[in-house]
Amino acid sequence: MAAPKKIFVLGGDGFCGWPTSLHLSSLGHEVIIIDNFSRRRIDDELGVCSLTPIVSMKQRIDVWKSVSGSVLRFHEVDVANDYAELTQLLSAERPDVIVHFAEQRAAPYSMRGATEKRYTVNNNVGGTHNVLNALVECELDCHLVHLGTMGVYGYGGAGFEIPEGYLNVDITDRDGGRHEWEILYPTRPGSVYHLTKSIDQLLFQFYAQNDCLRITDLHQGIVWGTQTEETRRHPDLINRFDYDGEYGTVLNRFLVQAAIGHPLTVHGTGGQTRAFINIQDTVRCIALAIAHPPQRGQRVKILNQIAETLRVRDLAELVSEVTGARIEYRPNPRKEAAENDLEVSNATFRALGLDPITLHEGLLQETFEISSRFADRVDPRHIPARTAWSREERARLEEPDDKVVPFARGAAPGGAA
Ligand code: USQ
Repeated sequence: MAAPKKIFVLGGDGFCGWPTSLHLSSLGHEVIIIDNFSRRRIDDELGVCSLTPIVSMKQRIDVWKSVSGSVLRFHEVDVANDYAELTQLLSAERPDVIVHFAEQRAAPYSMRGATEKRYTVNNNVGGTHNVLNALVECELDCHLVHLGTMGVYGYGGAGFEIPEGYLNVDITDRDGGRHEWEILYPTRPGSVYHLTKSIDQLLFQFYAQNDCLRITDLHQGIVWGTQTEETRRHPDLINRFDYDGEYGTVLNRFLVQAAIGHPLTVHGTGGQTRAFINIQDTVRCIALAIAHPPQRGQRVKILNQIAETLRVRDLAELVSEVTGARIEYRPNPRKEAAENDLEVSNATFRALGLDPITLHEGLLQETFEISSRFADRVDPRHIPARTAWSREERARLEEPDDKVVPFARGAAPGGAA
């Protein structure tokens, strides 16, 4: 391994942040977790809890020390609001790397209402700007690795393979002269949450240009699975697992639904194609990104962090085959293309040696096994997705059930299956 680094993990108590902290620690890095426990607080606010029982940060850290011998340090700081504490910590510790997960990450939560929309924008954009500004103020040449999202590209169906963050365009001026430009791939966010990650991109572009900050932005797909090599080492190290209509991501939701005998809730025709990655590969990618930083003065390094692309209805079919669950096509609460194609380059991570886990490998079974083991912790009232993107979708959701056409397994609306 390359020389160990001192790494801040912002948002290190969350679904991606916790297993990443453990993985980086297991690689010999000195890891300092910064978190404000907002994810646990939002669980309380929504009256829901992680499918897997997660213990306190103190206990997590104590258990990690007992199984690995490595020390994780922790500071409770809200990066969006505690700017003075953030700069103080940065000046005192002078980390080599900051991994930034400290953002509100659920699209449905970000669309619930005015309070959640404003919170998501203020927290995510304010937090990211605080981190960038603090790096400049503390004169730190630290590599910032940010977890972005595939959703910044939009899901309109580009018609070509989506490149890694940048697009070469050829503009013809009024005299017929040709100008070649490299621009940030135009964003088409589909929720307030995705909008904040799009704004983050501009913040990064500006600070890389103006202050020569070294920044990597990882455009990650939908994560599935819950355990990693490190979280498997002790029951108290288990990662969180969201299944509810706000925070649960589609495949993990389907597996929990199958485990409790609930039909698989496919939105619309299920023709939405999305990019997926297993949580084990998330942590590997972060380590690879840390090992390959951009140089000072270089543009922001943007990498697509995905393993494969799949259609939601094909996912449902797969889960149905493995578990016997019934599929139910429900009115889509989101404003999104009913059907889209998606081709994405993940050339950089592949070239760095990533051989990603795909859905057809055994881990689907492991995730289903965890869903079944903790099935009695599921509150079925939290399964339906209730947040509508706009009035139109809300009206559709509120239609009485007898107006919702039931579709048998495999027969998607419009015969799209
Ligand atoms: N969907 C269903 N049924 C469900 C839940 C979702 O059909 O019960 C559909 C949605 O309508 C959508 C797709 O599945 O078309 C994906 O939904 P999701 O909730 O799994 O993912 P999303 O809201 O896009 O957000 C998640 C993470 C976010 C991350 C993003 C990556 O919460 O943090 O950035 O995945 S991506 O989608 O590639 O932008």
